[in-house]
Amino acid sequence: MKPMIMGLGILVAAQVQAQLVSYSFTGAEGGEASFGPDAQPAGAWAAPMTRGSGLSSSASANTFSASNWSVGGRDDTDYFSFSIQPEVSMSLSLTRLVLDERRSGTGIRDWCVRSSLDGFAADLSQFAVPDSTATRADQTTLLGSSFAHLTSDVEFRIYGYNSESAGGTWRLDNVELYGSVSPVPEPAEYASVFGAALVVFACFDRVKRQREGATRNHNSLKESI
Ligand SMILES: [Ca+2]
Repeated sequence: MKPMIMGLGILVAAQVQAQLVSYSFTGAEGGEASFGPDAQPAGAWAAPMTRGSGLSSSASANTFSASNWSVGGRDDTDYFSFSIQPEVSMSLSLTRLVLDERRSGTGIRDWCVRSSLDGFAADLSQFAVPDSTATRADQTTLLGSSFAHLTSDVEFRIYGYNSESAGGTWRLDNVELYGSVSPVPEPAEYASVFGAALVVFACFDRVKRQREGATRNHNSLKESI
């Protein structure tokens, strides 16, 4: 039983949700083609932040910024993007994406988040942006059960649209992804847990048969008296 109890302990520890990766763009000029995360998470690899082909880079210190956002509805090529990939034999469970954002006076008025899990088909979240140049902090997208136990990479795209002008800008800061990374059980580990269960079952079965045998012997003894 001891290995099974230890296995349970590991399972419980893996459920603790933590910040996996953050992009604070410290030292960025703002218009770089790509900019990496602050650090790599244990057991996974996070790609640098990039822009879709429909955008132009824009300077804005210590953030990641762009202009040329769609002045109409969402455009498939107007997005910020990053991805995260579990290492071999590891599994990712993602719970939420949190970010700060700010527009210029003629920047976007709406944004949304999509992911590669459904080929960027559906919004995971939608945000309307007021006609303000203030920073909105900790804008949160909750990630549902389809983001649990991922064993391959997932890309997030953050689309801005309804810009007041093509020259208007929009920037991200402090992009944070929360969740956990845990080892995928090896077939050999399944086999050992299954094997341990078989041994326990065999022991119970043997005791049961011994008891039944004892009862039979007792009954036959009574009959013979
Ligand atoms: Ca920053």
